Amino acid sequence: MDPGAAEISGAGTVHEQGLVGDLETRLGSPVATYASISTTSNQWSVSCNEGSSRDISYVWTVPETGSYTFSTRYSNFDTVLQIRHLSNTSSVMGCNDDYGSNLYSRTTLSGLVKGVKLLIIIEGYAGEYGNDARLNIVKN
Ligand SMILES: [Ca+2]
Ligand SMILES: [Ca+2]
Repeated sequence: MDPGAAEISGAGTVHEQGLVGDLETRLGSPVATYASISTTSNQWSVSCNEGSSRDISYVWTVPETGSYTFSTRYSNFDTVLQIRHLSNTSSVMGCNDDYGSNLYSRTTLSGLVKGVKLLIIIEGYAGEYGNDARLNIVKN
């Protein structure tokens, strides 16, 4: 097995090359884009598909307590989106492969508390990858 495939569940510790960066409290559509998911590692095994694809991840901090929608709409490949607690990365808060009949992923989380840090993971479905991975975060 690729050593990069092992999950890291240490408190708040994410080391792998697939960690793109800290978005702080930013919102936007997109809030981030990433061009080279085809060269990242397979660090995370997302729970709503087989999880064996390469992935990227972002850290994001809830700017205000409330409900937020996360999506990968307008990415140019079939994505899977998963959100975990950064302080306990084995805790999965949400996961979506296809939003309805769309290949992009979308999930809404309500009751997010200001200041909580999330780990947002985007991976390709079943080995797919593209050169335009988009992450959108909007407040509801
Ligand atoms: Ca993966
Ligand atoms: Ca999908």
